[in-house]
Amino acid sequence: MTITIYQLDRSRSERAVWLMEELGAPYAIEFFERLPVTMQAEPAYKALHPLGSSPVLGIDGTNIAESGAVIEYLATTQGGGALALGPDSPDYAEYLYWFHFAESTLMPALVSEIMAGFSGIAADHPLRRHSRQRIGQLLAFTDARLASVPFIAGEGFTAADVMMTFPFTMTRQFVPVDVEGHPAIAAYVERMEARPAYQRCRAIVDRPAP
Ligand SMILES: N[C@@H](CCC(=O)N[C@@H](CS)C(=O)NCC(=O)O)C(=O)O
Repeated sequence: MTITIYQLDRSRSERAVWLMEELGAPYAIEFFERLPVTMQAEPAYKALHPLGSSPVLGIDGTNIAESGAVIEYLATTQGGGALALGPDSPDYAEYLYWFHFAESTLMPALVSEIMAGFSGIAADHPLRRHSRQRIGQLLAFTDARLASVPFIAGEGFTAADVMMTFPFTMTRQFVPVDVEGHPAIAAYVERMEARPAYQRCRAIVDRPAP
């Protein structure tokens, strides 16, 4: 099986790189840029999938998108499934919950704030006040979880951590995320960033602009 990660600069596809580095599984990688001003993916990236957003994963010539699908696919088929929990694990329900919370609830809340800012909607507009309140609620909820467990699913590092770290790292280049005001999230992010595979991932994806 040939796995190709189509890595769009400063985007969710870095999760796939991190996961593969954690697993020590082989993969090919191709790099793509964002356009200036709009920050949209360059046309060659848009051509990889009808929806044209990152991540896109190539599997023997078939391209799939959507972070949850990409990370679940890699977690279950690569590295002997070492970072995917199954129904036999006591942490399975929490694993599923936090794995999906990342892109179904937390990222949409952060992205709506990014889009409101890009669109020039005033910071004190009621929609933006509501949006910041919602983000605060989600961060407090995540912080409470991380105050009681070392990893988001429970006792061990899993693909759910790969899903849940991105909102507190790269996303902060686009929208303020109050990591410092949430001590358990801050400590978690430090632990994740200290992982050798995460550092290898950063060295791969943080390339100087051409
Ligand atoms: N829920 C989708 C969101 C995908 C998404 O919005 N990706 C952003 C990058 S992180 C993107 O591709 N932006 C550039 C563009 O749309 O051209 C997923 O997780 O795959």
